[in-house]
Amino acid sequence: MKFFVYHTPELAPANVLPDCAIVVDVLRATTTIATALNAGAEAVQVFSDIDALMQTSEKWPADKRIRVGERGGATVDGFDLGNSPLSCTPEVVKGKRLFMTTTNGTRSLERVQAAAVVLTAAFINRRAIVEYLMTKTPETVWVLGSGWEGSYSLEDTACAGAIAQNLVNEMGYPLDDFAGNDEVFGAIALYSQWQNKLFELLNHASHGQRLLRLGCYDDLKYCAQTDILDILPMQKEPGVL
Ligand code: 3SL
Repeated sequence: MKFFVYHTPELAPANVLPDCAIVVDVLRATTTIATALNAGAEAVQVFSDIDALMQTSEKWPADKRIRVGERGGATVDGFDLGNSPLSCTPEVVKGKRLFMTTTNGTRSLERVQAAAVVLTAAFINRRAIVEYLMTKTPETVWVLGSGWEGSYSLEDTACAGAIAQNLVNEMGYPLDDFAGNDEVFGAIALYSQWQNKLFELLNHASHGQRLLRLGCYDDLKYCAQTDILDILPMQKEPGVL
């Protein structure tokens, strides 16, 4: 297995895709996707464009759909939910399709949606991702951070490091054989430094601070937990997990 980390979708090489692409947006899209699917949502369908979301979701039965969206962290006008994972309880999402649009996470998913396998990861479901990779051993794996509007975000790279470190430790790969690019070493070093204080890391992160200003303290607490959900969000058809 060759494992590559890209901090943002823009940094991933053009005209090539890996065997397995793993999209990360710890704050908060991929944490919300894992939570919603674990709570029994029928599927999560992602859109980078609000109009495209409206057109597609309009054709879905009204009692079986939930429109989830944020821009700049705030709920999209007229949508049922913002992007808080804490809203995705079984009472709210069970049996429903979430039509989701977010600032960065849904854009990263679109970037790799043609890969043979597309997964989404966050700290909360890190272990399920590691187990999938250990069982299926795809030849090339990309972990694609979502960043914030094209720039680096601390928490996504730390999550990439959490996956990589767990794999290296469990599979006994020599790191030099496993790492496809230098970013892998950087991601592992970052995670190693913060692994016992991920909530603190999220508080330092610029998007963490943005969310705190919006009153999302409990979201940060939730997103900082590791391996609490045994759920593997996998793309079933383009844009649908
Ligand atoms: O950018 C994204 O995709 C979102 O996850 C951002 S937010 O945390 O919902 O504001």
